Amino acid sequence: MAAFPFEIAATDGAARTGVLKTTRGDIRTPAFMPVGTAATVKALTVEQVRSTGADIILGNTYHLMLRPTAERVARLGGLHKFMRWERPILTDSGGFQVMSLSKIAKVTEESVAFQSHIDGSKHVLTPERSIEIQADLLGSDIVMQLDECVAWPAEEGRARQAMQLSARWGKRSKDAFGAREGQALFGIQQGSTFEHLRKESAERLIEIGFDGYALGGLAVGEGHEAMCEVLDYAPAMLPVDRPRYLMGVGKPIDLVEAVARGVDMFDCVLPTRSGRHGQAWTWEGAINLKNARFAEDDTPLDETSDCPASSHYSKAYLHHLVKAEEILGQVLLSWHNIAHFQALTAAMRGAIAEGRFEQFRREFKARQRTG
Ligand code: PRF
Repeated sequence: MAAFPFEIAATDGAARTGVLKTTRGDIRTPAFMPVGTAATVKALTVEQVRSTGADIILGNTYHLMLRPTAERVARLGGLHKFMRWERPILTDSGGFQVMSLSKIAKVTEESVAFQSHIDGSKHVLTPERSIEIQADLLGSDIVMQLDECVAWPAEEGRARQAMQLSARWGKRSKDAFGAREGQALFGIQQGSTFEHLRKESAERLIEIGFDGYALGGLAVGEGHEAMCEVLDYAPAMLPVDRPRYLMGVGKPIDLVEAVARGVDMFDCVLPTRSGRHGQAWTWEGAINLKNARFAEDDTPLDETSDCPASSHYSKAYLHHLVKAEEILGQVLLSWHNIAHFQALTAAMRGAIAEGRFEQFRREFKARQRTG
């Protein structure tokens, strides 16, 4: 029995919409998870995050184990209580962040050893320690296995090695996780852009048996077209009755194309990070509020949105805040962008439920002028 029921309400082609029912609340899919790396979705209060319709946020083992430490979060009652987010939290396992952020990382069969990007201190993550941090100390609802993600392009031998190590770490993660009530464990498919490696990865994960399955190792430099080619076959290798999660993706167009191919969940720093840099994502594409053409544009970013950041403030005002480097500019653009990504997943859920996803996809692409 899987930890959480996943009820698929409707399908349209390969696209699906449904609900993942966790003890801390329902996650409507397709779902976008705002990234709350350091126990905060940057620049936003949890009330603002929830106001956008987000059902779940993501937290990071790597950052929290270094600061304020997983033990301290545990002593303070767990990550939900610490950051005042009572709904579901998915935590990433740490391996990917070690590779992208730490100064030096050494991967062996046993573990990944690394030096903190904050103070250079030495740390070790094993599959078992990652589970302990996520499940026992942070109190995550959806726990990710430790994996190894290779950069792109990767030689086949290197991609196979990382995929097979990830599969062995998947087994160790499952053994350490055991059988728990109210918490789920997801496996992570690797294999770079090699179809037969993706297949071997999927088979090994299914043999172990997880509550959900992630597609890792994508959006690592291969580009939109190459990612779509992998998504043409990889999601279908994973169990049809469990959630499929595409890690670290992406732009709105990536989400639409991945949902068309059977993906249910996403996370990405893009809406918050680009918001802090003056960028807004809209139904017409991405715009940069620094641009002088917005200096006297009295229209809001999205007058149809319920989000105050999207509908109550003019582009001229946002342009001014960004130019003046006012902190409110970062807050409002992060809030708007998260609201836009939630509106996008809500629109996809509605289109799939009504059997008009292909029409939605066509119209979405026609409307986007950029990005
Ligand atoms: N593995 C893990 N986290 C991730 C990735 C991965 O491959 C990616 C790849 N886009 C983002 N985050 N554990």
